[in-house]
Amino acid sequence: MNADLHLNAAATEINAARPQWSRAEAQAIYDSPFNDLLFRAQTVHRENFDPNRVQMSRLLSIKTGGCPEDCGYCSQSSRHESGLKASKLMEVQRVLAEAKKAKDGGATRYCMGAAWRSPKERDMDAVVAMIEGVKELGMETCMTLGMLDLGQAQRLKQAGLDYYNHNIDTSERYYNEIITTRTFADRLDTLANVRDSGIKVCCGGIVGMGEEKADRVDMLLTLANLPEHPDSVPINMLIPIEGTPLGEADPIEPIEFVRTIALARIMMPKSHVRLSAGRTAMSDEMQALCFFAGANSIFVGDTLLTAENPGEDKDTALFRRLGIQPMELDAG
Ligand code: SAM
Ligand code: DTB
Ligand code: SF4
Repeated sequence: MNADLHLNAAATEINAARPQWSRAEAQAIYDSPFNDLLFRAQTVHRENFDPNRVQMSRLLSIKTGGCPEDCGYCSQSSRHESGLKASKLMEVQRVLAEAKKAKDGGATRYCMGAAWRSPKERDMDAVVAMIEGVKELGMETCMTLGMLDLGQAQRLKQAGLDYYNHNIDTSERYYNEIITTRTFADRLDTLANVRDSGIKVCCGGIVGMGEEKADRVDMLLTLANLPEHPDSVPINMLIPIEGTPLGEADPIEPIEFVRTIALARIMMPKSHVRLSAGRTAMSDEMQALCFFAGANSIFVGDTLLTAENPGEDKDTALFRRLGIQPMELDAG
């Protein structure tokens, strides 16, 4: 059997073991009465997770700004006038010092992001040293470096990388309204390389970019119908950045956002659904609804990559009020 056939056969086997969702079914769930939707999502959540535990990841931008890609939402694209100052790849020792602080603050996973289209060969040794150093601290490692070929993915796996974040961002239909310097298929290719190298996949998207309801449903359908569900599914609410094409986008209606989380939970029951960017613009009540709808992971700390996040004090207070505990490392 050639490699492609072998992979297809493996995918068919995996898919046979779990429900395949049609667009009509997914749309009907998304549109169901809100109480029915939330009840179903919370039921699925409880069948698969402790409902009062949330996984905590910490982000660090190891290479900021100056990115050649034109993603319409991003502060780091060199094509937009966001006013962000570009910087070089951070020194390994500085990354490790930041990771240690994050660990002391309770994060179990350290996610390092670079504003690259894809990593260059000359950067790989430093990236590998960062993975090895963070692993030695006893944290899980995640990286998001743009597109990877299979050789690069295998090298990161060998260094001990646990997760790779690579988002599809929106539906296939809406994709080139947002990004023109790469295709939706490019994204799927990198995801296949990550999966085939044995690194766990973290893949989600952004809502609130002027997309339609059907685009949100289609984005989640693509994720739910991948050969394997991503281990983590970050759902970002657009942080509008001045100077980017989406800087003036109308905010998404909060109930629509919660519906998106609930559909992700129902279609990908065992994935960690991350309530990702945009929490500074959410009330405590909205975040509580998102956790009820099945979100069970967040980014902690007062910055994401370049934008603001609620910070430790606010999150500690919120978790206390909601009776939420951090998720243990093994389960995360
Ligand atoms: N350059 C790499 C890439 O694009 O894959 C990694 C870094 S990129 C900043 C990681 C993800 O952050 C994007 O795929 C997008 O989903 C999310 N993101 C970036 N800017 C955002 C914003 N303003 N609001 C919400 N999410 C954002
Ligand atoms: C993801 O889905 N969201 C994170 C992480 N993966 C890399 C990034 C959010 C970025 C928010 C905008 C910023 O900080 O520049
Ligand atoms: Fe570059 Fe990633 Fe920002 Fe796109 S999202 S401009 S690839 S840093």
